[in-house]
Amino acid sequence: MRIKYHEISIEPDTLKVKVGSTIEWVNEDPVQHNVTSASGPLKFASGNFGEGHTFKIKVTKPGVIHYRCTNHPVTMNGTIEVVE
Ligand SMILES: [Cu+2]
Repeated sequence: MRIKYHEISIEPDTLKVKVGSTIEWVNEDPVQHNVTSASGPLKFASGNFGEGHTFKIKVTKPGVIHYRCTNHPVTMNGTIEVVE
């Protein structure tokens, strides 16, 4: 699954995937973004990355992951529901 960071928003910002899926974020904006877990079964923090760069995780446990870009937390927060 691919998630776009586009115009300081997340597309799509809600996603349902199966355990074992790989999720990749791509930054299409000319500013730095990051992917940082806020709650849920997986902890991750990409660090800032620029336009054209990506970050990938594999979801290995079921549950609901909330994450955000800490640079733009008001408009860039998302949810991934991971199901068996
Ligand atoms: Cu951002």
